Amino acid sequence: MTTASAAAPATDDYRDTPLVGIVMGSQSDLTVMRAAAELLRQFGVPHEITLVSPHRTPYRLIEYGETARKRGMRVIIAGGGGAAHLPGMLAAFTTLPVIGVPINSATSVHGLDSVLSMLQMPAGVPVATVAIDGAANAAVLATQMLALSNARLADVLEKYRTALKDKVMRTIEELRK
Ligand code: RP5
Repeated sequence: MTTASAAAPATDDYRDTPLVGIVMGSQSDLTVMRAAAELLRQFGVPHEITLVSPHRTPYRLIEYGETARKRGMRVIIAGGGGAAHLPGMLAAFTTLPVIGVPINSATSVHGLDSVLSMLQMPAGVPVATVAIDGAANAAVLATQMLALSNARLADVLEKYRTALKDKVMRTIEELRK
């Protein structure tokens, strides 16, 4: 039987469950990926942050991808360095949007390998890829997706953009002095 609490909410504002899942392949990715969590916290977006290693915990990856939508998530932000299979493989197990964050791990090409692995997804299974170590932009992009159906978040993003603009304007004023 469907109860009122189990019914889909009219807007995302009533939800406490994570709307964004931030995952990464290793503890060594945390320093970069924490920036996404911090921005989502500032924006008031319910999120979770955890490790899902495609190579060391492959069955956890499958479970995460297969259950994310059922758990109420709307977007996944996935960070990976080196052999960065996490975003692409998660995208294979869910139809939620997956935003990939290439991590500048200790390889000779400084994260370019990870960028390419995220960009070169096969037709039909995209990963929206941000810049190397671009976790903050991944959080902004995820919030923009949520704001399509959430007026509060649309307002939060407007204020965020205004703050960015104000910072530029302050510097312009200072340079004039
Ligand atoms: C990837 O391998 C991780 O995303 C990480 O960026 C990289 C190195 O992992 P560690 O060896 O530091 O655990 O799976």
